[in-house]
Amino acid sequence: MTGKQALTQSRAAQDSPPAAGPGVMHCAFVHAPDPFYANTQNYGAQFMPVWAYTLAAHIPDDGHFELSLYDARFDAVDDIQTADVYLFSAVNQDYAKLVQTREQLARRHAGACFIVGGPICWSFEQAGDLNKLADFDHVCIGDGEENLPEILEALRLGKDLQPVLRAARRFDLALARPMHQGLLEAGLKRYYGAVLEVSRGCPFLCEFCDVRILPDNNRAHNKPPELIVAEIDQLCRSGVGEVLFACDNFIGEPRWAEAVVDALIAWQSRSGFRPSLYTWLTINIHKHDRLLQKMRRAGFDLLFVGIESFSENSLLETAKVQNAAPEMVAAVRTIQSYGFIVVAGLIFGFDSDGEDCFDLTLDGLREAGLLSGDPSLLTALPGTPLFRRMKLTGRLRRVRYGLGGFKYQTNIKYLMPQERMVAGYRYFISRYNGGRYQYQRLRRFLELLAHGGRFIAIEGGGYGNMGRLLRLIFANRAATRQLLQRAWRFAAHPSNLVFAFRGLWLLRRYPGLSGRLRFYQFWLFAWSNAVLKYQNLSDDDFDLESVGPDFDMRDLIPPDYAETADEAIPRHKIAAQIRATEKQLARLVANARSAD
Ligand code: B12
Ligand code: SF4
Repeated sequence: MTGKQALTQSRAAQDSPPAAGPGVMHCAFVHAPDPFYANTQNYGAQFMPVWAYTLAAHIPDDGHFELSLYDARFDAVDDIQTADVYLFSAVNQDYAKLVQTREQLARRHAGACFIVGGPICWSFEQAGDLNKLADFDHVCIGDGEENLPEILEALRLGKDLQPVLRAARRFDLALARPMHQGLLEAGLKRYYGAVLEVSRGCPFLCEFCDVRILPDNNRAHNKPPELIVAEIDQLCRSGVGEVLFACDNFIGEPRWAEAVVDALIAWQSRSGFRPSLYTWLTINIHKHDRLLQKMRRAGFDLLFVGIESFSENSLLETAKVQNAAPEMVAAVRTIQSYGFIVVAGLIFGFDSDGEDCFDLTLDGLREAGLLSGDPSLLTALPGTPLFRRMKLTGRLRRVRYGLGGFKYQTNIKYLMPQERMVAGYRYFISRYNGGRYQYQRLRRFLELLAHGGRFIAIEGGGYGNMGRLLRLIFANRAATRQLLQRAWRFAAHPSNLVFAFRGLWLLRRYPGLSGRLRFYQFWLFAWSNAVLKYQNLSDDDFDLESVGPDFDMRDLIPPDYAETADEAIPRHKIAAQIRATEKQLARLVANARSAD
């Protein structure tokens, strides 16, 4: 079977012929993410299109639909076969590629129907930009498990459909089905491990986050643990060793999280499989000692935690109260002491960020012994309270979706002057990339594991499997070129080599620490990623703007900030976030007044 044929799974061919009536409809899923991101930001690893496998599993298996999947990161668009319906999905930054791929296909398959769904649709609607997707015949907003089968059936029967189609409600994940096996297995080897969705939603209220504003998403929606185990079992039988548990917050409901982990441990002892797991969760996990222990035993290795800032004021401003406790560094250290590598999400650009935010972050990362942590700049996602606040105070910038050719571009005007923001960021990077600084982080991490008294070794190979990553890199010319570039840029500073060697030498001090070489590899990988990405950073890489010198600080808090909040979450929760944000911003206003 050729690769192309392998990716086409004809249900019609597997099953009995369709009943009398309209013929078989060929539906092609087309995954076309932003190539800049795909080629440069994943360092050779590509992640699978979960949306397509998820939705395909809900399309009736009645012989009326023939399914295929194309991934523009691997398949040439010209090779995409004729279909009746082309189904797309995207995140905002994929916009240009999405539109371009649709146009290419529409030129060749004029009579076909083009449908798009996914986060971009919800987000563009929030921004009032849905017209940008007007070339698609149908735009689907919300979860597609219930919607898509109805849409396809209506199209098959020749019924008329509205251009914009909204899901009536959030899909009940208790009714989730395993991802479509045929499509999944045909393409699995192209991707780094597997991505398995386990839950949706998060109960927290961060001002900048669009997870909380999706309808009915400010609480956890969880897949049944037994389904998760069944899916992971299938993935392991297909040769997968690394699984990314996709969710907004794995401990949105800690009792469910523990039930999942218990089920995984029981399954592992039955099956003998030992996959390594990566997931997203909030820092309050540090209070759950038993869960942390069990998660290590179940193979959790990397945990992404939105640290966001080491400035307490900035955390209060964004109402990330779970992080704002004074012992944030201690909380991260507690989590890591079990052996987890915490991948830290970091943000610069909060109104409360003073010029010391760059040093605070460098100190915080080092004190906490964090091995990774890639900062980004605050952006207002459409629909979020931050977006509303920026709009109400005239601080929104009109920028294109995507990065517009810049490494950094944001859609809000910062309080910190633009040139100081850029200079501060570049200063951060130059210190961050330094060998001595990186070495200190590794040393603190290893000390913590060796002497923290909580370390639990995992039995799998670790989520960051270098062998597997290298195989994917060498199968891809752009990724191979990037690897060579990485080595070149890293070695261009001999002190990097010296500290890389000192890091290796350091391992001798921890002979009993299981997985120490893996930790070293991860550290080197994360450090060299930063070198690759930022070594040649210049002012031209930034498209940022700040408020002018005549900005009146009293305008920081729009008078109608509270009354224009219209999220469908309990009023007291909205009020709690607004209180936290306004209180902190009022402090900034008072400080500015006393400085005048
Ligand atoms: C796992 C994940 C990643 C992983 C892997 C991605 C992958 N390809 O598997 C990694 C770490 C690589 C990643 C990277 C990024 N991610 Co991400 N990621 C996620 C996460 C947590 C899960 C995605 C997922 O697989 N969900 C499960 C599937 C089933 O859900 P879904 O895709 O939304 O599909 C459902 C509906 O949207 C709808 N639907 C989707 N497509 C279609 C199509 C049709 C026709 C229909 C009818 C319905 C439909 O039905 C589906 C089933 O209900 C989501 C948050 C979340 N909880 O979803 C963020 C999320 C998708 N990521 C996001 C972002 C911003 C990014 C990055 C840009 C981050 C960065 N700054 O670098 C990059 C870009 C990635 C890229 N271009 O591929 C945002 C996108 C926001 C937006 N509107 O643009 C999200 C929504 C998080 C958030 N709320 O901010 N991400
Ligand atoms: S904790 Fe994370 S997912 Fe939850 S609201 Fe805050 S940023 Fe969003």
